Amino acid sequence: MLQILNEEGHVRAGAEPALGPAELRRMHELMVLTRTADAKALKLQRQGRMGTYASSLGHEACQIGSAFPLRPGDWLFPYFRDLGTYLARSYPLADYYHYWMGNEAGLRTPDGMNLFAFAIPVASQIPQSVGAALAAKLRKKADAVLCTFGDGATSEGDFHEGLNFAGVFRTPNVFVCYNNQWAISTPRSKQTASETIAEKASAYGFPGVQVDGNDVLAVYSAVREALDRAYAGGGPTLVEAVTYRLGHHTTSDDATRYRTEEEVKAWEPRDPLRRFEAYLRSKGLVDEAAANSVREAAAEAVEKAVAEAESRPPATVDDLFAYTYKDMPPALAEQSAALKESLKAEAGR
Ligand SMILES: Cc1ncc(C[n+]2csc(CCOP(=O)(O)OP(=O)(O)O)c2C)c(N)n1
Ligand SMILES: [Mg+2]
Repeated sequence: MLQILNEEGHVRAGAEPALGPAELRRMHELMVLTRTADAKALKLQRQGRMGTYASSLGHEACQIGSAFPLRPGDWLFPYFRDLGTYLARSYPLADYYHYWMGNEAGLRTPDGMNLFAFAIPVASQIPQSVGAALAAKLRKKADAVLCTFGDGATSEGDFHEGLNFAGVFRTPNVFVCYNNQWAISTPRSKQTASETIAEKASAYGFPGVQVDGNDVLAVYSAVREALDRAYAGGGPTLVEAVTYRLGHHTTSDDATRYRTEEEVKAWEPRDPLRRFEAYLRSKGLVDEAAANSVREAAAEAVEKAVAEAESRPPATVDDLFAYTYKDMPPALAEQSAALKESLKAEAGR
């Protein structure tokens, strides 16, 4: 398993990626913003101001390490646990919140941002990302496609079909599996009999690498190398980022029913944010005052995003139907008309 920073944040000699002070500080800001925005979302849900929410707590290194090395032309196919990935691509936090507040408009990606709306159906984004990568290849564009998913996704047919196709057609895909040890209540031990998830890549004829998913530099380095291979026509890579889901699956889940407190406690010292901060301090890039102002700026940005998301008008009935197809098929138009009729009748009663 590739590790660059150990649990104390000490760097392995000679293993540091080529990142300058400004880039390292930016990574830190993104990790802090992700942690802060995530904690706020959980509070909003408890206050009835947000719907069911999937927390990214503990996944900050996976998310920022994966998205940080992307170029603007690259595509991203994320899943529902990808807050930091979105933020690293400069997606507006107010939009992200707006979606989880129950309005699909929040996932309508701004024009020019090569980002697919995140997938809720587990693994469905994988074959889609392979299609996008094949399109880039056919158009002779040197763009790569990053696709993220959980350990549970690796048991879906879509995973095997997607990776098989990517291997055969040598598409410029980078697959990153956030192996957080759980798929709701299914533990990693029951997910697959393979020793690692990374080794599954060899069955499809391309490289797989396992990295410490709580070490942002390790994730960054592995994804950077995989992207460079993709740009150069070298085909796909599977990166397994070993991490842990510190929170419940979603706000609708109670993880105490299927896992022990000791297990969760054992992962807490491996916190990706604390580890990266220790590294930045040892390099003299962040001190207490700087860390405080990063946290304050994040808290401010989060409050602003909440206010913006909450000030938007609620979704209309038309919004429910308007955005799946470019031209609405007749059956959908009929359903839309019928729903509006029945709402009118209800209102008149
Ligand atoms: C096709 C499909 N089957 C089942 C579900 C219900 N479901 C939602 S999340 C999830 C587990 C996902 O686990 P994993 O891929 O490890 O991602 P994680 O939630 O751990 O980040 C399941 C089974 C779904 N959304 N889609
Ligand atoms: Mg999982």
